Amino acid sequence: MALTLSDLIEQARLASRSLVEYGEGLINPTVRLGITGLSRAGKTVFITALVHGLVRNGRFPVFEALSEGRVARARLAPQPDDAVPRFDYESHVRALVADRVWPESTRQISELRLIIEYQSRSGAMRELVLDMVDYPGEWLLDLPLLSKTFEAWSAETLEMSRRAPRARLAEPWLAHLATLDAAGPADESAAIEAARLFTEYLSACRNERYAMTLLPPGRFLMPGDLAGSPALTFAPLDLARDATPPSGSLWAMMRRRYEAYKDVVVRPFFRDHFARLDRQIVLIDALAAFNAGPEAVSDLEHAFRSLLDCFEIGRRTFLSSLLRPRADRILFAVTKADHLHHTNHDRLEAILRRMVERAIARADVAGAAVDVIALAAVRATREAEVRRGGATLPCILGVPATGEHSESGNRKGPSGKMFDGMTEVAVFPGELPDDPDALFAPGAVPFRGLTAAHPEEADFRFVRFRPPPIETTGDGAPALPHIRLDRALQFLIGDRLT
Ligand SMILES: Nc1nc2c(ncn2[C@@H]2O[C@H](COP(=O)(O)OP(=O)(O)OP(=O)(O)O)[C@@H](O)[C@H]2O)c(=O)[nH]1
Ligand SMILES: [Mg+2]
Repeated sequence: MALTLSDLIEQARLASRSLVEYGEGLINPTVRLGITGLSRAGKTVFITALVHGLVRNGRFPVFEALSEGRVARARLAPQPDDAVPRFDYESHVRALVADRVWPESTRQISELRLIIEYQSRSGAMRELVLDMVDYPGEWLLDLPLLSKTFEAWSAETLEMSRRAPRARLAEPWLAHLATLDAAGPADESAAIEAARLFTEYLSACRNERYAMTLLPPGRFLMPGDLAGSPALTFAPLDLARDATPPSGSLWAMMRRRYEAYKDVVVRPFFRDHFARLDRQIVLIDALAAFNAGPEAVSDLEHAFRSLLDCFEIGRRTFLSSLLRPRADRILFAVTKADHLHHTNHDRLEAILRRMVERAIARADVAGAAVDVIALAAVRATREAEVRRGGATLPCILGVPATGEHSESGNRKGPSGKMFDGMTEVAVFPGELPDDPDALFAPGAVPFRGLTAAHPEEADFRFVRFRPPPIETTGDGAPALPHIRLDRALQFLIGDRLT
């Protein structure tokens, strides 16, 4: 694609900042860790648990620097960007540890800097600066818009809205769309009504039961401080692709606002946070998609494939770090693995590997180290074998959050019950298929999610458990239980602490 003047200016801006940061990195070795994930993927919990574990010397046997006793201490430090709010680590820890509730959905961007003081293998004392950014997951889906025209985005969005299970949810918006004349005069009240109905459609798709992930523009669902502004008052139109809008038309107005949205919202977000990452962890709530059904799984796969296209991933050379920053390590992680018995964790990783292979086959990740993992940043469950009807079932034990209910529990689990947030229960969460291909075979219905089947027949369901009580490590320090968080850390920064 030909570069426009604004693309060239953008690239020059990135290159000059990259040069400054390269110089700073020589003095204070820094890792900018990208915690990427759609809404509810587990970003806020991951950052909180990771920092808690490092600051409090958590139980991280696979994280070598810590298990070899070379980490002197980890401490929070003032963050680099004055204009970005600080990640409210203390409140999130309080919620998780003292109140045993999960943090609320993130509404704005925030940043946190951690400094790890460690002894290198040669014995010298060193410091590694770890910068992390948290943001509402909805915003992530905007990145693919950068390379899309209004017309292409409209066509794609419409096409998707006409397919099941979205079609039913899109009816009110599509009925209104059919009354609009794109080439007719710009009409502000029509634009407001279209944006309202379109936003309602996006919210309905996000409903847990469907767990659809491809829902840009992200600010329509999480507007931050932009609610009601013209940059957010547009919607797709039914158009002939690549034609030019008549001046003064509704089409011209919608197109201008779409471009404004990209300029004011998406491009700065990308430039300030994604175009400068050294390492990436991509958190994926695959279990929610399994829970919702095959359409949600394919939607999820599609979403992170288009995201990968937006990131700069690949081997870092002297020149490339000067010109364009590139992430040279990327870890794909299925979160909330504590909702499955450990006998299923390997299967979960195999399914993820299968999804990732298909995604990276297209993206340019040459030279980058890529791995997959099934983890739980905070482990909310324990495991138990439960005997039922002569059979032994591998179950998980946990305290379901208040208001969770099991009325749609699978046939082997408890059913028809509202949980009070205090009582521990044993749940048989179902078994993932042994062969990952079984989930992806064309035309096959390899598992029955909640949308596809009568709830009684769904193979998988996952209740939301309360965060666990705190444990203590050998030296009496409080530690949050986790699954493979240490392996993730070792992959992401272990080599920078040798
Ligand atoms: N059991 C368990 N649940 C988790 C874990 N991590 C996240 N969750 C659940 O997932 C929900 C979302 O986690 P968050 O960390 O808030 O997700 P997020 O990616 O920050 O979401 P947004 O802020 O909406 O973008 C939590 O409220 C928990 O219910 C985990 O390690 N174990
Ligand atoms: Mg969050």
